[in-house]
Amino acid sequence: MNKFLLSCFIAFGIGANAQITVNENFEGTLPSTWVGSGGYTPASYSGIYTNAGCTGTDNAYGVLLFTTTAASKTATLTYTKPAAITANGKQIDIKFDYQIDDALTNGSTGALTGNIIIAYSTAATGTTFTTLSTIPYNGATSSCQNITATIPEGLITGDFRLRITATSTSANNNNGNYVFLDNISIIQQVTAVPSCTILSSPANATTNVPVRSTLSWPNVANAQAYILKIGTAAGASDVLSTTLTTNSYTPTAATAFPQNTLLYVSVTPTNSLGSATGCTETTFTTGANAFSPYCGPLVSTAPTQTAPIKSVTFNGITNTSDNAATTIGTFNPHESFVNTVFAVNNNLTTIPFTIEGIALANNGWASTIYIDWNNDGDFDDAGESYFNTTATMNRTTTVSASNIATFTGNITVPSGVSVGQKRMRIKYNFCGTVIHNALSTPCSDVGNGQAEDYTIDYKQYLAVNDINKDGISVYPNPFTDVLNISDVKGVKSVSVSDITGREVKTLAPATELNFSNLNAGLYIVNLKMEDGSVKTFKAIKK
Ligand SMILES: [Ca+2]
Ligand SMILES: [Ca+2]
Ligand SMILES: [Ca+2]
Ligand SMILES: [Ca+2]
Repeated sequence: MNKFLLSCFIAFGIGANAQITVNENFEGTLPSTWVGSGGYTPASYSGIYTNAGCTGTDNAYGVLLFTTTAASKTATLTYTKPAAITANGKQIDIKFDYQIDDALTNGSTGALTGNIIIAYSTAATGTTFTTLSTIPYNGATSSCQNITATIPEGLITGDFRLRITATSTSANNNNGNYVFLDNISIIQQVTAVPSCTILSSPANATTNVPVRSTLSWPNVANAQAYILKIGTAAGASDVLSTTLTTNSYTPTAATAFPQNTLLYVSVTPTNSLGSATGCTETTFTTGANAFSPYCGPLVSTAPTQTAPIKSVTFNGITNTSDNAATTIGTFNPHESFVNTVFAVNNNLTTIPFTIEGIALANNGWASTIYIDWNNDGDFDDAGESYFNTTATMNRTTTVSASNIATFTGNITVPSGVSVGQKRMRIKYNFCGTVIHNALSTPCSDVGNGQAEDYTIDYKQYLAVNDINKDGISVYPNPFTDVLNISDVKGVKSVSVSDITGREVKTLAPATELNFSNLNAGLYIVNLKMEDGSVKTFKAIKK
């Protein structure tokens, strides 16, 4: 289990409201409305865990239950209703996911048994709770289990706390288990259709808005969710149409707003009784995105603990960056070096590379490479990802005395790649024995690492003798129908052979030679000179 805890800026939960509406998926630090306690000490064994959630590679609240003492085998997570939220007395529906993991991978020596207990209190403090439900568990769960419970109407009219208790009743004290909680919702039923709200940030008509800016708006009474629509024309939703249980939205690298675009935004509060009508649209205009059309810019989930890439050497060409860095700190998490061009001839089937990054000892570090070989604006096609799975990862725990981790290797060029410029993305990050989410996809944000984008110029290979020493050349190469000769002075005749040496065409000298009747392929062009010599060129017809 990855113990590298990440910080995050995203706030969850709906604020001032006429009913309790909580949706918590633990994709950040633990909100102040939630307090965990108990479990195995030290306290670092309870809190937000990465890669432990119930919906893919997300986060969960987790706790380790372990050792002989009863206190170490019981833990609670308690939600306390803020004073700004007014309970309306209606029924409360509770839902959450849980997962049990074997902490010591020794499940064969004793069962993981215990209970998950849901209870509520109508007091803001104290120890008086009413138990709603006790759910026993027995053994690790292979997937997340869903729990629902209901507090009937008429009970929650003032203060409110919800407590989830996890206990371990395993008789085998050598056995420890993790209990993970995720996707907790506490939804009080509503009394009326909500009224409108409006985007408050960015303010109406703001320009040069970064493409991954957070949009936010005031909560309104009775809202249980908000329908957010973003379009490139008034009333349109061609950029985004989604329903959110939060009063903010932040795009990911893959869903960044289009750059340099005027956008129209509406936010419509909704609940189980209906939606607000006629909510006012606002606008903002985005700034440039150095990574467009590719996903990005990537941000860091640990911006003050970034380990930068110091150099990338690709096919023998080196780009150095963050050269003064000697340890982790605050660095640009995603650097654009798309004007740095690594030339690669297309006769190469493997390309050598070296990546150096700042690292801390006693941790694992890994790097990945993504290349858009088919030039379609993404890195998700076959053969475009390198080292981005646990089975294939390029990982090291070796850190030099100057805090540098070094990765070397070769990447294989997929077959059928056409010549031309290609985008390349290098990612580098802290990495345990399982590939880190920051590295497993080209668009995932980094955490304790950095990404750099480059351009590869994948060039037609020309042998040295294809450019004659006295300066005569044939171009373009490859050609479509017409091949040009740079200088025909002194040329007596032109003949063309295929790669078997068979002559397929003879022509009079001319600066433009029309080969439209030849099939695609490699040809040898022989210029017979008036002095009796022969100059030979290879040319490829497309
Ligand atoms: Ca989660
Ligand atoms: Ca760098
Ligand atoms: Ca692609
Ligand atoms: Ca694609």
